[in-house]
Amino acid sequence: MRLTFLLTLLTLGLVAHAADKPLNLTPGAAIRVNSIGFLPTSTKQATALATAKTFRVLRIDSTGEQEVFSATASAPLQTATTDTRETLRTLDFSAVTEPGRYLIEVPDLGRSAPFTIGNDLWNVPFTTVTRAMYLWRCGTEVTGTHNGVTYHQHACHLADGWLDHVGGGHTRRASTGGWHDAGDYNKYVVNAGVTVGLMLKALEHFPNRISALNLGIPESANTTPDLLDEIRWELEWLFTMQLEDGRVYHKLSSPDFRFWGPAANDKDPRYLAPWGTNATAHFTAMMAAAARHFRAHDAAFADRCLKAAELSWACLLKHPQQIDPDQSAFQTGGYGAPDHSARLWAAAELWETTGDAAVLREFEIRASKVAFSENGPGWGDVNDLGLATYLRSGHTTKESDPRNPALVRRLTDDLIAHADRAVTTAASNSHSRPLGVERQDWSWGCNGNVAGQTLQLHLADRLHPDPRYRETALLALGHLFGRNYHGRSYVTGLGANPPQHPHDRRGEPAWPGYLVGGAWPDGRSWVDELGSYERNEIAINWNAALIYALAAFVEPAAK
Ligand code: 9MR
Ligand code: 9MR
Ligand code: ZN
Repeated sequence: MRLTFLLTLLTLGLVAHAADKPLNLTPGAAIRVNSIGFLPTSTKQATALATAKTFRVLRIDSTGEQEVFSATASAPLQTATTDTRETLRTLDFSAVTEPGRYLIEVPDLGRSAPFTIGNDLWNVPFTTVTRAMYLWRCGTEVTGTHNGVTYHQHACHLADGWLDHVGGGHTRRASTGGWHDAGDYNKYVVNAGVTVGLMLKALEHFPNRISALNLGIPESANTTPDLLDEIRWELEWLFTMQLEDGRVYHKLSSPDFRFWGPAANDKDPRYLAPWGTNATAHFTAMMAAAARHFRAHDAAFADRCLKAAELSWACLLKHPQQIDPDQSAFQTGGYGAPDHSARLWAAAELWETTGDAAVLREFEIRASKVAFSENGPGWGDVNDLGLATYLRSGHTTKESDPRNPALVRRLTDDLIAHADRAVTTAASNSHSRPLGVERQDWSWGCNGNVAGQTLQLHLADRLHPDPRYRETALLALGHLFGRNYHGRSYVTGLGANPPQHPHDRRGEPAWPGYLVGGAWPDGRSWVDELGSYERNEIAINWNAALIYALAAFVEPAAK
């Protein structure tokens, strides 16, 4: 009796105490800021816990610290239960424009991570994230140094791959090269699609910013843009995945995810998986687009790409119904998806490269049934890549345009609606995350979506220029580099307190320049743990999205 009474009192006390407290029982970081920083003229904001009433901005230089700005925080704002479930305030310091190194201080809450104001602050992130693709190369020795640490891998997977599961008996087909997919070392054609697609789009949309950059890869001395050379490493592998009649093998993989350790120690046999129409369509799209990009640098290689694309396109026409590979011999990544969007993208790129009217018709029939995606391009939905190519086609002049004008109008309106929604979503989200809080926005790999969604913003900016589109694309980067619940950079080796334990078979210290998948099912759920492959893995498709997002803000190298 007495014990029950005591327990009741205790419980009541706890309840009363809890009611006084803010909603979040385990608050995230106190002050959250884009830890790379800000362009001098852009809007500058950070996010802080509700107890922040005022704040100061301090400039840090060799002479010490100096207050350059102080202000009151915004009114408190409650974030959604599907987001981070907190009450937060916004700190606006857009008035600070002088290039330099800064931090924010809030009475009682402490200090933010340091950040930079400057014009070329996105260059190092861009080169690091792009060089990370080189560090993913399979079948060759790779090495690189970042922040004084040297990373090294011996040539791996030189026996790729066995034909047992594709009717070849226990014999091999030479299929070395390409990039490892992720924290696992397998190679999947479907995921190569959106990866190569976004990297080529970076060159297409921002050629003057990135073409002349030295990425420090083995091919840097030649005259081809380094990013194209990096893509070529993957294309050379992809050629080996194509059969003589244009069909394309779905993947090259070990039977399961068992192996852990350096890639060169992985002696598990790796097998080709049967062909499928989705892989074939992705292959066609990549090769057709690559043919255009390589034309000016290596005509023979461009011809090879185009021939391969046309062969696989013919194969797709011969197989109008989707054919999925039998993957029963594998427990690794399935990358199964409807092939509609990959066929659409393939048609767009092949038409853009050849001008073939029949291919344009095929594209327009497919495009009439789709809209821009909710989450930006992804491995299972590459419509945005195809629509982007179509809407910015080089085949149109003032006098003649072979495209269906009603379709062009509808798709343009749809794109603008999507971009405008990203703008308003960012404006109403406490961390200025454009992916928003209502839609399917905290999911496996959502950090890649945040980066990839900027494609719609930059495309919209080209068709209907509006400074808010580039501003919102910057906000996406700001979220990934620290203005988030954790107050941490989600990219290894870059920004404040970056991931140390990514799900990466190469181990630690964490290899630099990789975007981790991110929080889900809500904005608080990310963990920096090796075992958390659903939240803390790295993957080529997410890195490619970040390469695209960063390319937009690279300061071109002086000629
Ligand atoms: O390590 C694997 C990772 O690369 C994949 O993305 C992930 C999802 O397919 O699977 C991981 O492997 C896990 C497996 O699926 C279940 N057992 C634990 C494995 C991680 O060690
Ligand atoms: O990125 C993929 C994600 O969309 C899926 O939900 C998830 C489970 O199927 O698989 C992810 O892709 C993984 C792939 O299957 C194997 N390599 C690592 C990829 C990233 O985790
Ligand atoms: Zn390898």
